[in-house]
Amino acid sequence: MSTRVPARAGKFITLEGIEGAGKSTLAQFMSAWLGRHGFTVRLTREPGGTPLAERVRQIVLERGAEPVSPLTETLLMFAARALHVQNVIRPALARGEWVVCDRFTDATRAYQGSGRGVDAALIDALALAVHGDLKPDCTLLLDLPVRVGLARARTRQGATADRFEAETVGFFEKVREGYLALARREPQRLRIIDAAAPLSEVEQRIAQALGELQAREGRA
Ligand code: Z5A
Repeated sequence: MSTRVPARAGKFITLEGIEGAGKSTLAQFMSAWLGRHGFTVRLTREPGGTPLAERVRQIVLERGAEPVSPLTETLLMFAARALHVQNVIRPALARGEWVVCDRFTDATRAYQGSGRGVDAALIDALALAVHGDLKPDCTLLLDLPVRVGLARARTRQGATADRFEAETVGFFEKVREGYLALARREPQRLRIIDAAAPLSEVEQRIAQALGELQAREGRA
């Protein structure tokens, strides 16, 4: 598979955070904000975003009898991502659209890497094979205490929790710390947003981040 990034005018924005951080809610807000500012937006998510990748999502989230090792989980995330990058993300960027994606490879680094102990070098190698030098232009990390996120998520969950929703507080603490470590490593790309704040304040901070990205683009 070619890993060359085509010339593109679109922007690739990702949302990350632990469970219940508000990504889905804020992805909708971002899509509406960008639409009002004249951009064509492609709102999508991982794992998933294409018909086949959504089927992989079902496999990876379902709590079945057959064990799924951390390595298998990682490979499934990247299998779904390969479909998504090739069939949705790259074509949309090439058309000049702004892609807003609910989770991307940072989620694999945080969940499978920091949460499950999968080797970071292996994740980097898979990322390079699957999406080459394609990286989000901006990643909004919705950060909040684990107990707040889990309490929010539980008000919305159905009767059955998926494989991640069934995880312990300790697991999500590792995931949160993994995300914060990524933000320390790449402060230009990952912007931490206090997601424990009231929704209207979080929206304001996100609008500010989008405005800055738009202004930066205007100067480029
Ligand atoms: N996963 C992985 O392990 N590796 C990978 O590479 C990838 C994913 C890509 C599914 O992801 C699982 O896949 C995920 C990680 C793993 N599992 N976990 N955890 P997902 O993104 O589809 O699922 P999720 O994290 O479970 O998303 P979520 O629970 O839907 O959370 P959310 O989208 O961040 O939250 P929300 O639904 O927008 O908001 C939750 C509730 O809080 C809702 O009632 C909102 O109205 C409310 N809310 C939101 N913001 C606020 C504020 N600011 N104040 C008060 N209430 C709020």
